[in-house]
Amino acid sequence: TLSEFDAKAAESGNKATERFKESGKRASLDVPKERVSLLAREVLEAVYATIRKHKVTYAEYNALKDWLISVGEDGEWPLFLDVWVEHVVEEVATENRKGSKGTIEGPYYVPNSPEQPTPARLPRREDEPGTELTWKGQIRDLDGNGLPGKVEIWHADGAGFYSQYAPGLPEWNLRGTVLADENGNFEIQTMRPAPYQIPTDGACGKLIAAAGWHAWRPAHIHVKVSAPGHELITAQLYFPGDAHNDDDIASAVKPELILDPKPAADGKGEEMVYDFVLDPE
Ligand code: MBD
Ligand code: FE
Repeated sequence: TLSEFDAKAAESGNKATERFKESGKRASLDVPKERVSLLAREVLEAVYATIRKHKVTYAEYNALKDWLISVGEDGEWPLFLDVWVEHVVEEVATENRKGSKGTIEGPYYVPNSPEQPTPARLPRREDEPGTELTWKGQIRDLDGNGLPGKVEIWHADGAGFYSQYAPGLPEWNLRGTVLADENGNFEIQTMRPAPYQIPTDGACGKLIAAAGWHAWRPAHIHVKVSAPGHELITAQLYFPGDAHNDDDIASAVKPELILDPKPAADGKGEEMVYDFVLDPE
């Protein structure tokens, strides 16, 4: 039987592609003709300018064609776009937000994870490796009132793999939806994730190797924090001192999103406090 260490780029890529096709995001594909024309023309003009400036050769043009074909074959369009493009879309989409900062969603969110009331412990294996982590926080509105919302949370395990995208992991491992109490307070127990390396054996990995870049994201915890009548925040939380906080391949780290974990009072691993403030809808 396969373990998470047998993960293949094309398998996680194709799962992410299938997940996107199933998601409600396809409902927003109806972009007005004028916008399509404007945006497509400007992107193409930027490509022409690069070709002229650097005198791109036929060999380079064919290498690009070959690579673009392999992105599709490996199912890595979600990975490619979320790693190299989404952070700017997120920046523009949230520029007027008054509440907490967010960041990109990335390719590995799965909706409808099992719900639990606070205090919650995320589903994990009996022998889940790593350090215990307890996160206490509150969901509030801009005036400081607690909001009885929820925290959807998903993250990689101690080896850097995500359930439902690497083989051998229980379906909902380290994923869950935690319901805050009536004052917006919540407590979530989990295991500290490891830094994450995007798959190196697929098209995105080929680009990274060909360019001499690195494939790393800092360790991170993904969340979607929401409450009725308020704007949902998609975010990621990071750990201080991670070697890749300053050179995340996905450019998704913001200083406001770096945690301050302390040794846990009960001696079990680490604990931290991190709150979210939501804008009205
Ligand atoms: C991830 O885990 C991730 O969060 C992003 C943004 C891209 C690739 C893998
Ligand atoms: Fe991630």
